[in-house]
Amino acid sequence: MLEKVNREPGIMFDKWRGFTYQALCAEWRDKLAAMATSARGNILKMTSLAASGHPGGSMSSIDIYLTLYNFANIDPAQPTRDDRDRIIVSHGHTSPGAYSALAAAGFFEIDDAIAGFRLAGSPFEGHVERSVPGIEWGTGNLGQGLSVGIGKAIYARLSGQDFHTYVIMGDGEQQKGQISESRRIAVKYKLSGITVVVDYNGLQISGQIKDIMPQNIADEWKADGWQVIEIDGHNFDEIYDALYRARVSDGPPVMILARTVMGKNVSFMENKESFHGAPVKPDRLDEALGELGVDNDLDRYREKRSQGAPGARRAIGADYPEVDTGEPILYAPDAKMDNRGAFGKALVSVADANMGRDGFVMGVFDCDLATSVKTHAFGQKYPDSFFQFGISEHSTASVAGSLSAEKAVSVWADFGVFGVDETYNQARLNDVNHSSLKLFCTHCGINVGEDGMTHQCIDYFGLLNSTYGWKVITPADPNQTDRIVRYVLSRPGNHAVIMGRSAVPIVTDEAGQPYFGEGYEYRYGRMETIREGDTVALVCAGNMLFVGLEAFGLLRKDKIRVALYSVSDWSDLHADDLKALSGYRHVVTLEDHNVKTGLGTAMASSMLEAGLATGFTKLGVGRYGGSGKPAELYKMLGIDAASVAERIRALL
Ligand SMILES: Cc1ncc(C[n+]2csc(CCOP(=O)(O)OP(=O)(O)O)c2C)c(N)n1
Repeated sequence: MLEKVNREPGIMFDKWRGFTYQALCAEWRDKLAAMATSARGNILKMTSLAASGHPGGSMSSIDIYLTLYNFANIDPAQPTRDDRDRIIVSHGHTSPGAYSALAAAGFFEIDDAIAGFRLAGSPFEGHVERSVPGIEWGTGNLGQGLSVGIGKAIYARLSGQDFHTYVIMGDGEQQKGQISESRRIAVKYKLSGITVVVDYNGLQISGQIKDIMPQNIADEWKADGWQVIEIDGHNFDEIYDALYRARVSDGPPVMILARTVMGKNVSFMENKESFHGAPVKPDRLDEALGELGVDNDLDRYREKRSQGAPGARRAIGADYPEVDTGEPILYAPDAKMDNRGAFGKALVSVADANMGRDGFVMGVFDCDLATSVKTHAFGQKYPDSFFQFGISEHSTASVAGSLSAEKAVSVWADFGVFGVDETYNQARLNDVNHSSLKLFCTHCGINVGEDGMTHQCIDYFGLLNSTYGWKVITPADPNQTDRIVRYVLSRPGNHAVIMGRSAVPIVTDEAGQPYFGEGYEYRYGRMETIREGDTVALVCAGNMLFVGLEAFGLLRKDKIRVALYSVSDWSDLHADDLKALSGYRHVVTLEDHNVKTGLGTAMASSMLEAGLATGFTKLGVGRYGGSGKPAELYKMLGIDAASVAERIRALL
């Protein structure tokens, strides 16, 4: 008889959950075989009814999906409980396979998935989405799933849980570079709680993988330190055995290379790449289903589909941890400090206020820039929560995003050009997945100076504002940075805090006291009135405020008094602030950002939409900057104090 595994199971919804036994029993083998036949039929029906989708890979992955969704430690009745195993579908186009297996495991009604597949308003989208119970992460942009799995495995470690993470991937997908970043990360951090299964069907869209991009998949994984088990991916005993061995192994993580057949069990589909992304045409559906021994009852589903999207989209709520924001650090007017330095200190201060508290989880990620981006002090103090991933930004963006979707504070700090530009699609996919990543970018704008135009991130807002969730915040000085860091660390949602490189003066009020000092309360989305004035409003974005203050001083010498405003929160401009600005004859915006896509553009369009008319001038970065001291570059590009004052004089 089957031997019980000598380990404490986390949760056991039935005695098989969590790969508790060493081998499959005959009863389960038969049950899985029956499920597989019916699931293959459902894949065909789903894709044929929608007249689109990916049946080929779904039919090669289905036996793996069925084994995982039936034996992993997951509960269809409680699909989001914290101690569940995480199953990440990385080749998201095999959604018909994943949906069919989830339905077979009891997560929802298969009828809803068949009738609702790829139907507007339905949760059953073309690529897997979190709107479907049991789906942990929306994917489809290939190559990101292993990074997402690493985020979950790190969550298991930091929260002291024993759950396991499974990642299922395609073989063509192995061509993506992000996967090799992730392989090394998993080995470096000894993440034995991750198991990967690669569906090795030998085909991808354009033909055989060996012709499209020759690659020795098994050897690459082994070379990076993974254990590799090769199996027949259509033999349930072998699939179960490999998953069992991977689950109980405490050595390096395991990759299971599962040899499969695209379109398996329908003769005219087998090994045909044409079925990678095309359904069986209606005139051959009878034949295909007939080979499986499944009835063609598509008319029933056609009828259901015509009545609109069945099945509710699952709400993806943020379960953000409670964070004590600690005591603000105040910087005196003569402090010589850069915003990134203030960020580093605030980060440690918030960590100090929370670390060690029961259930509090925080991870900070670095890509070989910790001393520059100021996370090194955190790393020294909290080494177990600090992750050094090297030059692996794509994977880091997805790992940190994935961790942030758990009950954890997840921080990634990098230069803007790597944290935003290099990894835009990862940021977009994080946003699609409702993550709560805290991205702190330093060296942004032409303020980066001597490093030159390759390093000047002047599109942080333009890019992130193209998503619906990311909020971009640019603090003006170290005092405001401190408050903003504490704010974003304690709130759900994706936030990007944008900082320059150089030290900036502490902003003071007219009495010479720190403006963002004692008594200052950060109000997200609100503009700050730094100096009262008339006729012209000079609106400064983030750390350009010190340039604005200088320009204000120059103009005052000419008896011109402009009103000076500071905007830190570009993503949500408040209607009352826009109204106040429209009271001036002219608004001038000043930003260290591409002038085409920055604050000025957002503000002008919001004012126009609100019917608020006034003169409007946008001052910002009009072309790629060069290499030089920030002050020289500002001058060269016409955004130094003298140029700003000159433009305002001309307006008047
Ligand atoms: C980053 C990325 N590039 C390109 C695509 C388009 N695409 C979708 S599936 C696919 C082929 C995937 O091949 P494989 O992983 O072998 O899956 P299978 O053909 O076995 O289903 C490609 C190129 C994508 N989804 N993501």
